[in-house]
Amino acid sequence: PGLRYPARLNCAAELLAGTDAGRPVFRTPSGPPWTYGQLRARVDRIAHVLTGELGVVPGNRVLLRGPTTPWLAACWLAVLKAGAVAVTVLAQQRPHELGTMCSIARVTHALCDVRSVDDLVKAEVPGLRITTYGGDGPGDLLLRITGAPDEPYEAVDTAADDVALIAFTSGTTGRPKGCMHFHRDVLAIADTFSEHVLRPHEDDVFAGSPPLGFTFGLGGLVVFPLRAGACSLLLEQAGPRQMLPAIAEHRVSVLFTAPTAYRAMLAELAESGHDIGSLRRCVSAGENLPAATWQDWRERTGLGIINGIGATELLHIFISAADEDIRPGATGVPVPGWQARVVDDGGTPVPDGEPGLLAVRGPVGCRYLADPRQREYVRGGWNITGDTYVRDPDGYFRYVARADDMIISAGYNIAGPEVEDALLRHPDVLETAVVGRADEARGQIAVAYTVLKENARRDAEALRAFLKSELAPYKCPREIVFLDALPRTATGKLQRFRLREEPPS
Ligand code: 3SK
Repeated sequence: PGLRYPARLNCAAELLAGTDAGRPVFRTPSGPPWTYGQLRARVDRIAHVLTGELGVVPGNRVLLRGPTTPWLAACWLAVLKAGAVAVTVLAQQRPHELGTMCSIARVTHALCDVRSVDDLVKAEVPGLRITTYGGDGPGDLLLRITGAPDEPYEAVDTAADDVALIAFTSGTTGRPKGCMHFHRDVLAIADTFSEHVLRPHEDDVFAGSPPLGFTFGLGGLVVFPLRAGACSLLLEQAGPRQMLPAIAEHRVSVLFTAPTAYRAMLAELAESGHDIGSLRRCVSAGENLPAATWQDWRERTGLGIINGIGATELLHIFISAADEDIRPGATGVPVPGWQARVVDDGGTPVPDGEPGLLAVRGPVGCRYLADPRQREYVRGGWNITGDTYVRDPDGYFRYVARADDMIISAGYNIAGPEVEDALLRHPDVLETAVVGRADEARGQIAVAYTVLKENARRDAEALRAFLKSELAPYKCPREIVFLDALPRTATGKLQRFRLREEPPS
């Protein structure tokens, strides 16, 4: 679709407009739901405090940090409505990381949940003005807003391509990169993936595990529900043990989470039998969704998971498929509004069926803040995501590996995720990551770091025998190492580099 936005646009004002004041917008496990009317009033009061007492002016960068709560979402909307730039970070990030991000983004103010403030204070960011919320001490934002004018706040007249937010990505290693996104980008992710693939309606209840400091969560739990006039259940604790009862109690209909969580929920469902019959849309992103996980979820729930690939650089999901368009094992096709192709190192498209680098372009593009890695990510107008993909002759895109995850062993190319898919078909395997380890004779060998389901026996020989029945022998890992858990980033992404460099014992 041709997305046409007016030249002047404030995305927070757009997201907050239109829905009846009495409709619910946010639920939490305890306490009454917030209505759209209450959200609008609270956002306006926060915006008055920001631009009044706190002296925020348009363009200032305001750090937002805290667990997933309606207040965090309200602060995010207020910052944008006031024409400032929301710098979203994760509640788990440590002082050193926070200091680096504040310095890259030149953050002047912070709105921080009182429970997450200690590490921010320890970061000792020069000149940073920190305001807490959620507490009851003097100076807390929630006390301040009770004294703020109870009048509508007129949204700052931002341009559609003024920067609205800066989201950080560390990838799975390296110095964080700040990705700048415009006001129109925020609406564009809702008007492409959400509108055309998810197709939500106003009676939907959204929920999910990604935090709001990860754009997967920001889109799925705030932007998409608000754009649809729907409701979002915001959970501070969103592991499988909390998610399943929450789905049952709040009749959640749209779920955003990662493959690992789908597998963990399946294991939990086998024990608990929660009623999750309210679900109608299940989205998976953040890492590759193995076909075995898709099948198991389908068998248990009757629902086909909507797989997707997204990136912080591109804000949200750009390849996906829903309903009868789903091909288990493939990611899908470019979301309407996006284009994708598979290219070689020089940017030339490779023939269908051959692996190459995924290149995409669409309404949102990568704009790193003062970072020379911009040149590697955007080449000839295409965003090179760092994933190896194959395009099938029917136009479906199939994930092969992260570009640097190919294992080359004795001259054979082994895609770690393919071996992982096979291992996951074994009933005892909960999670696995297959990486290359340097080897004098073969260049590299494949090693499968594997987490078993509860009470399963650590029997490497049995797993190897199973793999030999599933894969060509050269793809079978030379070693299977059992772990209690795989190393992951704060957003839940697997840290393969840690397995390659300093495998946990
Ligand atoms: O980084 C990702 O994997 C991702 C997935 C979906 C939406 C947004 C993001 C950042």
